[in-house]
Amino acid sequence: MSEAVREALRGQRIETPSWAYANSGTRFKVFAQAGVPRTPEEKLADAAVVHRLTGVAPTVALHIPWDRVDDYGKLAGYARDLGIRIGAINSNVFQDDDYKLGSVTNPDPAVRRKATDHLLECVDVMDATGSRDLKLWFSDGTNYPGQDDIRARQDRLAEALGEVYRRLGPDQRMLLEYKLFEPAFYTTDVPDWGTAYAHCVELGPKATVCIDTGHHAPGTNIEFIVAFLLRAGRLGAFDFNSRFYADDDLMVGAADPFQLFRIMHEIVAAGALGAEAGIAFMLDQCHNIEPKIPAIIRSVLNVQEATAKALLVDAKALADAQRAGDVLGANAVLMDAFATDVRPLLAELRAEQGLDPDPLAAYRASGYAEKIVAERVGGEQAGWGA
Ligand code: PSV
Ligand code: MN
Repeated sequence: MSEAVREALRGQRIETPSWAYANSGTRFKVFAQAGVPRTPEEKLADAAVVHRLTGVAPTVALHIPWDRVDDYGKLAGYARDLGIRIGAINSNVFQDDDYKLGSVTNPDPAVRRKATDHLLECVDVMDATGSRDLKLWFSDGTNYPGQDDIRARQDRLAEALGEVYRRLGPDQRMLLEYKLFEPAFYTTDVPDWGTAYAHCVELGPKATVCIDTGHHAPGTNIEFIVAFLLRAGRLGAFDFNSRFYADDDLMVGAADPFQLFRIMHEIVAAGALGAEAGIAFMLDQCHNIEPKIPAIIRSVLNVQEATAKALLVDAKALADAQRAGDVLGANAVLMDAFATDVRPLLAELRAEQGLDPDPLAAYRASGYAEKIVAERVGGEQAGWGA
């Protein structure tokens, strides 16, 4: 195993989402679990446990207003004391009644103002927490043909994005996330990577695309999108999760580990794994029926395993086979790497860093799950909209 592979794995970073520690689920039912956090501070405490056990998850994404606090500087300090940092700030312009017909694309200018002001407030939160990334996802769209003017909605979107973009500090970025459908079922205002990319290009270099792996039509070749955006310098982040049907938000790598490997292969091949490439590898998941902290640890391990396999691809053999037009040979190079059991390697690297080689077993043995069930009694559990 080359030292470069080991070094790349040691340096990998994965961001976990605050909301995945809280109660979340489907639009039909959210099943509450004992011991889930009641406050942003308790979410950070859980995230710190994931980082302590895996060694690769030092940042936590916040979602405003789900993580609203009076003093964001203090929250960032609390995170630092736990050995972690605040990652992306996610805006939320999809849960107020005012947004029934859209947020920044709403036909009513007063609603558009309210939505844009919220996005600007999120930049204030970034200033206070030292966060680099503003992640924007808009549920905006229409349900019926004729409901609104499709082109005018794009103009409204561009205007709001422009205002927020101009507010960003020199070291801050905008991540624009797209999603095929839901909650809008006829048109969605940012439905695909092409739309997100076009808006980013119009905005400027600090605007990049966030690929949520659950936000595509079935059969979409996500690694092609990854390759295209990498080449264009506009891939800013991933929201990793996996799906069997639509935006299922299941654990990344659970539904299709091969797809995750193919995505990570494009990242590795482009030299975009390291922090200097500026790509945020985030999780965006809902753990509706499984215990949350171990599910997040499992997800982190799944990303590490896909990455390790991608790093094992013999780049020279692949390039030689490609140049020679050796279709089967080139495919075999990829499949050999995918078929490698990388778990012993990752366990060894963890042991070298003083971590338990098996973070899930270490979590079970830690007693943390029992401790939070015993301690987090009373108060209101955090969840979607809490
Ligand atoms: C939307 O489906 C999304 O993927 C966005 O990232 C949201 O902010 C997130 O889910 C939270 O549920
Ligand atoms: Mn997402």
